[in-house]
Amino acid sequence: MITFHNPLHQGHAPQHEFFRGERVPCFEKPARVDYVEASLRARGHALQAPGEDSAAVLAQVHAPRYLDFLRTAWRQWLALDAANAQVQPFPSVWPVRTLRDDVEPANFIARLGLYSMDNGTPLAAGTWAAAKAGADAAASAAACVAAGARAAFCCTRPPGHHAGPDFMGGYCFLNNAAVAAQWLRQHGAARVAVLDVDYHHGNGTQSIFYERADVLFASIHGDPRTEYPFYLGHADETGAGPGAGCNLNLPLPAGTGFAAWMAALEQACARIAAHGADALVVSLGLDTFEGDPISRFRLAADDFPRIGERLARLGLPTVFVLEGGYAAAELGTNAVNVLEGFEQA
Ligand code: OKP
Ligand code: ZN
Repeated sequence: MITFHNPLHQGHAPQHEFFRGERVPCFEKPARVDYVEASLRARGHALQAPGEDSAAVLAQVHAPRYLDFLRTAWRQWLALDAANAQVQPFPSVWPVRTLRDDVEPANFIARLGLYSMDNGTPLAAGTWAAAKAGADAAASAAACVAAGARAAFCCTRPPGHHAGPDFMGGYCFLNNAAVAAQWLRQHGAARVAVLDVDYHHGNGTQSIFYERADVLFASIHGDPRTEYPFYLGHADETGAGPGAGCNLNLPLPAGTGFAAWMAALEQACARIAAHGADALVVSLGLDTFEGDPISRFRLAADDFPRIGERLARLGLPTVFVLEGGYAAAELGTNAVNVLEGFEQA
């Protein structure tokens, strides 16, 4: 599989996050992608550096003031106090419902809350550079497929699918899958489908394309009544305005195993075929794995090639974008199993 890696991902290495009220080491850590790169190389897949600049497409999927904030956030944080170099900023207040989000507060933590959906997405010194290089890798994989490749893989972290038009969240900053989809739209694909198979609903991707008919968003995920991101991902979210009917959510209960998961994939594939998509973007989360420490589906390592095979049968030029998967040592095997299942179909 043609693979683009993120040469700057290790610069995004926050120390801790909050979990059940305690500070714990981050689940979303550099080792995740190191394991995927090792599995790719061990199984004969070469890695390439991204050659495309995602800047123009980023400006189409994210708000300018959000991109400006993210690009300068660490500098702003250090400007408050040089000692902040050793401190992770966390938001502590958010403009929910009746509060105003149109005026940027002068207070940094208040601004961080304005641009965040949770307190689980720590910023670090290299976050912008890592996220931007990841978006460049997504653009590069899309460019490769737009130029005629059957498929390409964007092997990156931090993930992207929770990042919305103007907010970060769920370990995500820039929406790599949305960048790939928008890139494909601008380079020959009239209709694109994004299929999100991460355990968590891709709220950011859904929101970016919710009112568009040219990009279908379909997602199989843990029911948001009990699973993150909690406030989006229900089955009755079907798109709005021109995008009415172009959003498909297939929430499944915690504990779901491979047979029921595959039945949902069958439904998603039927919808993608009906959309008449010219290209497919797969938000490839591997946290559906039974060994995942923060997720509750029951897929086994041997199930992942079958997902790849089924996706290949759609017959579409396909961009795979890495999302979640927190059983780090098994992540490489599981990710490459999907990619090789696709190639061998
Ligand atoms: C990102 B992706 C508690 C851990 C849960 C949110 C999970 C984000 C998952 N602090 N935090 O979809 O794999
Ligand atoms: Zn996830």
